[in-house]
Amino acid sequence: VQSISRHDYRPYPYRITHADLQFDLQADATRVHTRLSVESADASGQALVLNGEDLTLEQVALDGRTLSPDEYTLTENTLTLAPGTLPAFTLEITSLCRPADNTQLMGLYVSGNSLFTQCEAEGFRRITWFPDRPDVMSRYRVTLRADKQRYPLLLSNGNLLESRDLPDGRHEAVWEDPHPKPCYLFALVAGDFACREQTIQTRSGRDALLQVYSDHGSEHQTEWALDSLVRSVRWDETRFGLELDLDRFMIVAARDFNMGAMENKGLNVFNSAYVLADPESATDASYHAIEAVIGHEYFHNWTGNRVTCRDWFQLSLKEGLTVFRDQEFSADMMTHGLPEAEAQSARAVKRIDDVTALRIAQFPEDAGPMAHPIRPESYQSISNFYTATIYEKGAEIIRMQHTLLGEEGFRAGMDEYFRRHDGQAVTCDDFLSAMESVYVRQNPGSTLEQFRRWYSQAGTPRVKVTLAHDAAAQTLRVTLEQRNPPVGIETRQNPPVEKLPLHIPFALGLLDGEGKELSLTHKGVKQATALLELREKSQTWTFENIAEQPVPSLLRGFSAPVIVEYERTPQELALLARHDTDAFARWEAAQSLATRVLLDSISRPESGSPDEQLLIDTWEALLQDGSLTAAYRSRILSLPAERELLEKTSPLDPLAVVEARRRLIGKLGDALAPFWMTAYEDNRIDGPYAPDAASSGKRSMRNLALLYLMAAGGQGGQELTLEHYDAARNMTDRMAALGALVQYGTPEARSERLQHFYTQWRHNPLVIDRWFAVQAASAATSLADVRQLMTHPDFSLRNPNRARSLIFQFCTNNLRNVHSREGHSFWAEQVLALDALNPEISSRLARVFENWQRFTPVLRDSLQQAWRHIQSQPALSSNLSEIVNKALS
Ligand code: B3K
Ligand code: ZN
Repeated sequence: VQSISRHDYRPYPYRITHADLQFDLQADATRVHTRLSVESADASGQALVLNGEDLTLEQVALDGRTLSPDEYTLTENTLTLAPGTLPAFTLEITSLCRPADNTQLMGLYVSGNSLFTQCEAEGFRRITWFPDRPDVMSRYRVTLRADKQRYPLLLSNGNLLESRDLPDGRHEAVWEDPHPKPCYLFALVAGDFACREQTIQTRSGRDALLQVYSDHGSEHQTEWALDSLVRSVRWDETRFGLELDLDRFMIVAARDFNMGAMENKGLNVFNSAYVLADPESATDASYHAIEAVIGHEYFHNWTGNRVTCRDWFQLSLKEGLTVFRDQEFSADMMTHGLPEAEAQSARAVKRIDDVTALRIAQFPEDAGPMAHPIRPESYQSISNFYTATIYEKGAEIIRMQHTLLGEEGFRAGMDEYFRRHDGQAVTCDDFLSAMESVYVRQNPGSTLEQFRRWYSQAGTPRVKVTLAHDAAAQTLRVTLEQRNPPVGIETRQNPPVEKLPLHIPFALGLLDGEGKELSLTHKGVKQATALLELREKSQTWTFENIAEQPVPSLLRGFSAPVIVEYERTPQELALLARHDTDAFARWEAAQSLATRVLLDSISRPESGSPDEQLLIDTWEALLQDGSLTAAYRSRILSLPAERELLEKTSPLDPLAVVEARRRLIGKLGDALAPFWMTAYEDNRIDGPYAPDAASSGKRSMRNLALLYLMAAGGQGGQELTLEHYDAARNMTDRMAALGALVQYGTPEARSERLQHFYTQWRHNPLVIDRWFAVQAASAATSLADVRQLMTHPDFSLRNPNRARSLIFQFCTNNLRNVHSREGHSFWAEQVLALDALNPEISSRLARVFENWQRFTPVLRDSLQQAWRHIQSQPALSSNLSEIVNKALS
């Protein structure tokens, strides 16, 4: 299989102005009649090449005349015609696809009793022959015909023009989308659903119908989704001045879905996990995720759909930007109506959660064999590039632009972007140029030329900080030095790649020895936080009126996606953890102190860490600091996640990480038991459930206290946890108790409550996903237990959510039990089983161990063997073979 290069982009030689699609929908075989209005774009008479996959071609006609097979060339994946110099013509194609056999869930497929489509990135070619690339934009008219009883609802993009009954119990619906779009945004849904709807008035006074469709029986679970959609519409109007451009906007929940959701124009299809919620069955985290994903897909309507990508190398153009937008949306929703101090804290909590996710998923990716810039240079399979780098690092790169331009400047840049490119398929560079047009006005003589390197350079930059205090002159010299070491394939390139310095906004604050914030005076300007713009390899700033050697607060707010290198004493960390005024940096200091203690205890398990008492004292101080909100306190008092810690060991030593972390949680639980008990009592909530920031924050703090008490190991912890489980009136509390029991409980308590949970929730698939997941991820669950769970009647590899809840959870999060020869070969076995069904999912599972070379020697050998076993199999999917080859190269 060959790889595609960004530089090979050529415009498509034809325009497809209109696409008229007629579907005779049936699960086993669906006939699609496609009528394309084609215009030559460059009069060059080049061949017209269409893509197709797993289709049966029945007929091709040009301007009404049926072509004989010698008038076109058909290969497995292309249909080529030579229309000569015709300036415009009509092309009609009839073909068959087979939804019921479509286990990949790309193209038209069956889920439950319904039919759904997923076209991004290259699924439309599995529906009909078409130039399946995002820069070909057409107006669609879609006629759906199907059995009325089986498929009473027939949905597609845009507006419903007409619907009528047909003979033989069939019916049809005709949809027309007024907005030209690339085919990856096409969608249809056919089935029987419940609908929750609301009509709203958009900012300019137009009526718009918002609808959420889901399986019958789940209508009580769609209220939050619809409300989130309304909030998304309002937010985009106020924050970005962007209005809904449709009369009707639909969301449909699917039980089988490869990703989170899909932003098809006017007809979003969602993984049901990101639609359905009620207090009894959904956690706070799922409420927040639903709001974020609904926002994300809705925001794509402008950033993605109105302005789309020229080619798939530009994926971050829409994804990075839209993630940034959904992060801001969530932050605004969380802080809405709160007093200033609490709002700031809530904003910091959101930032902490986003940065944690970036560090767990993106940093390792950026240091491994799949490392790629946010605008990749080449790929073999584009579905492998829906990565944390494109999404989350992409969002950080947008956020830095926001930091450099300011809120108003950024908004002006966005306005300019839409003024220039509405209705077009464009590049990342086009976006940056729009932002730059504002930046140069704000900073005469300066450009974003150097900032562009963020788009072409992979790897996490390192910024080394050096301070030089001059007591006599009362000045502080701060030197920042950046390194951009080679990553992934770059490490093997000869001559070595020369990486250029990036433009890095670095926010800095200073505290004195008592923890009081100092102001930074540079060239006469005085501020609490200085934004240093590092552009050179090394740069120095001098601050005046600094009487004593200060404690620096570095990379405040995580102002750039970099790793800071600065040697700190544990006492400095403790000081920052107690006093830093920047909530992010304060959390970071506490985390660093905990990390240090954990890494110490890994490197010398006998003696433990000399700083353990300091950590306990710091935790105690934080537990008693009345100025902290519960949500923030729960974040600052959590130990770094196993996977985050793992990244800090070298070689990677998963078992040591698990043991050290469990030991320290137990120790903190025990040493501070009375404080945890107080926190547990103080954060009790009476009254009805609401997922707002304050209440969910209280639940997180209370449940964290519970976990520490449970981990402390005494009899009391388990009793409290069992009571907590029984008294829970919402899924957040229920799951927290179950999770604590499954991790730390006695075998009897654990299996008794697991059984109870299963019996209570067996009819709710999303909750049963949690039941599988909580077991799979627990250190108390062995490989044999997982194999046993796979024989459970509710388990199926075909449903992506279920595969993720058991197999992915075990391989990704059960660090104690997956890392053995047997565990590794189990992983390889599941990768292969999934590959036969669904390559998008199998290659994701494969990626769990792409960093195999960094593990301890014994684990590395066994992982290598497992990788080789995968590689030696015949007929790997293109997705999987790309991953395997990169991992083993
Ligand atoms: N754009 C979709 C991703 C679809 C990827 C499928 N291989 C979801 C999103 O980012 O909004
Ligand atoms: Zn997206």
